Amino acid sequence: MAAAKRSLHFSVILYLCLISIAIAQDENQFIYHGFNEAKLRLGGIANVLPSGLLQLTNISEIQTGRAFYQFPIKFNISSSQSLSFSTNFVFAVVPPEFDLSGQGMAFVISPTTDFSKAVATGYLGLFNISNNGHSTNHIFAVELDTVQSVEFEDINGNHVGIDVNSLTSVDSAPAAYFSDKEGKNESLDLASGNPTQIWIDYNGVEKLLNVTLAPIRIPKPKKPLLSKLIDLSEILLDSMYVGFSASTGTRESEHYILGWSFNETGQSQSLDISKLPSLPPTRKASGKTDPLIIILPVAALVVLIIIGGAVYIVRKKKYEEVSEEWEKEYGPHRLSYKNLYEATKGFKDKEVIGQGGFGKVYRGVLPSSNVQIAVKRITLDLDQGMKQFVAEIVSMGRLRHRNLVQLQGYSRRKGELLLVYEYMPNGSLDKILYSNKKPGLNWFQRFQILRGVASGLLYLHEECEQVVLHRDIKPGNILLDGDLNAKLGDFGFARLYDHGSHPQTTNLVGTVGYLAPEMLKTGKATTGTDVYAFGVCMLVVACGRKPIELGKENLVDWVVDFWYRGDILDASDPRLEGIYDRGQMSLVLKLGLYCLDYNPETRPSMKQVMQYLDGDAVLPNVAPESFMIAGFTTSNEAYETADSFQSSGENSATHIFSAIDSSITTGN
Ligand SMILES: *[C@@H]1O[C@H](CO)[C@@H](O)[C@H](O)[C@H]1NC(C)=O
Ligand SMILES: *[C@@H]1O[C@H](CO)[C@@H](O)[C@H](O)[C@H]1NC(C)=O
Ligand SMILES: *[C@@H]1O[C@H](CO)[C@@H](O)[C@H](O)[C@H]1NC(C)=O
Ligand SMILES: CC(=O)N[C@H]1CO[C@H](CO)[C@@H](O)[C@@H]1O
Repeated sequence: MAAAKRSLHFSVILYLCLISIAIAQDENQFIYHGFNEAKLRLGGIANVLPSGLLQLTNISEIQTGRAFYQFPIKFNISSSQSLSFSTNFVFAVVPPEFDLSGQGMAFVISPTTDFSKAVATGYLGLFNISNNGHSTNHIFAVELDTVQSVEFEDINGNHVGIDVNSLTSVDSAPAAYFSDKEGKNESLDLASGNPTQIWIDYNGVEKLLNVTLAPIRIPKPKKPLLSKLIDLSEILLDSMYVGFSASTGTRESEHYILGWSFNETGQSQSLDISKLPSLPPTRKASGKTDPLIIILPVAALVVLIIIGGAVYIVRKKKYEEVSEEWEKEYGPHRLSYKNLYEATKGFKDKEVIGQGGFGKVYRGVLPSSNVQIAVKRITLDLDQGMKQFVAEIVSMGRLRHRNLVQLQGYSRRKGELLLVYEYMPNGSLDKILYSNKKPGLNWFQRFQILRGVASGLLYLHEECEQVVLHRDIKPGNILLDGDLNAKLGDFGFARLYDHGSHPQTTNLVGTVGYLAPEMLKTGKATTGTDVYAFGVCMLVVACGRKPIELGKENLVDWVVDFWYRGDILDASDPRLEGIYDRGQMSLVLKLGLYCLDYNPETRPSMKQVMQYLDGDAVLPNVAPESFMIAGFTTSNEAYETADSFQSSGENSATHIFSAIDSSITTGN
């Protein structure tokens, strides 16, 4: 009995060996229906399932998976022969929920199979922030992307793209195939969970690359989806590996390859669909009717229980949160992830109202109360810093002031923190201030906004139990409610940078143009550095322009120049058309400059600023000259440093810090 079994095993193995010998006699040509016997180099979480399916990723968050043909392919770039290749494969992207797929996968030709430094999420396990876009990568890929990554200029969340050394595609198209029968394009959902076939053909004489897609039962369409003139001999090297890479982010999919055919010298062999392994059963349990009537109800019941169980698990996973003992004390602030998920319609891109250094801000409506909220979704996996950070942020929720954006609650899942704030219908000050849309802000509104911000900042500095520094005061963090009342957002938030792993960023917090000179030297934030940033805001609001603009004198010098040449009021925003209270305008401009004193000791406190704005104190009489000597104002170092960031104004903080962000996760 045992012997018979063994010999059966033996003959199966022999048979399989014979097949694989027959298949892989030529290293530059192979065909696999299932991958049990395939010669592959697997990386990341990639795995060949017992059925023969090549599973690149499962639904774990923020993972990569890769599989390459074991031997390098000789592309003979240097010989006179022209480089051509042809490949086709069948893939399937199975999301846990139909509207939540991520991130995507790619067919890759690469000089190496070592992608240990590459990042998941939008980077598809191929690149990281520092090598993305470098011609030294020698990487060619065709991406099947199911998430729109704004930073890579993706056209949508369901596209095919041709990538050369970078995730910003040289060409891309929404996933579709040309139906020869109908004579028109039919769109395809990459993440439908159904197997899809793709052909990638390159002819090195014409230098033409074709990418063609079709559902599995449809023969190769006559017209390719993408047809691109491209000289791959300039990109590829002589000896290259071919294979696949896939990644997941905070959204995740299972990525499968069912079969794969490759030929370096001619047309790749067609795959025989009937030989492909089948996908694991999905939640849509296929109801094969059983003729036995007695078994039927039982089977139905079992299926029902399985579906029920699966739905329960999927839902549980979908709404899974992380909660720890220490969070109990913040009890009432804690909101359920499910609630926020529903409030933001599943974090739909359409609901995004802002994007900061750490993640997106979504508009939402709480289903229970119909109250509008803004949800900041921060992706991080700093488990060490997370605890302290969450504690800090949440304790900020105790701070209450008319001119602070109120934190209403938070929620936490693995690698994700969600902060819920009151919704600000008029958005951030910079959007209204720098746009030419009518109606802009009149002087009365601008003055009230500055007064509001000053009042909020005074509260943080002097009226709370302990001094709270804002650290990143700028128009982008000043939010406006429906009545244009100003509210400071993101206070205390900048401390997150302290918990970041980037040494450079520990010191520099804030936004170039709003950074006090001593901040650049010591990296230390004080109430004085907040006052400095508020001073810049006063000038920005009065003049209606950014502190640093390309090809323009910096704002501070510009204001001082007007003053020196005669009338400081000439610096006022031309969009006001001269309609303003001259006393207030002059006060705002001069007080703004006063707050920019090079010496932090000499800057007014927020209490004094408030008194000046309310007319309860009179600004000391200074001549413009005093702002021009002895580095009183413009702190040229600040601008030189700014130049070294190669940035122009407001976005610079995001620019500096996006490095942390992307290297951790996102790209969603
Ligand atoms: C990015 O990847 C390259 C190539 O693998 C590696 O040399 C580099 O150190 C990586 N950079 C980061 C920031 O991980
Ligand atoms: C089909 O789609 C391709 C790629 O997007 C496009 O170039 C072509 O014009 C479309 N053809 C038709 C008939 O719409
Ligand atoms: C690419 O597609 C074009 C247009 O259908 C066709 O003329 C050409 O022969 C194709 N090239 C390859 C390499 O398949
Ligand atoms: C200047 C501006 O955009 N004002 C808007 C603020 O919000 C209210 C209510 O949503 C609008 O009516 C204003 O036009």
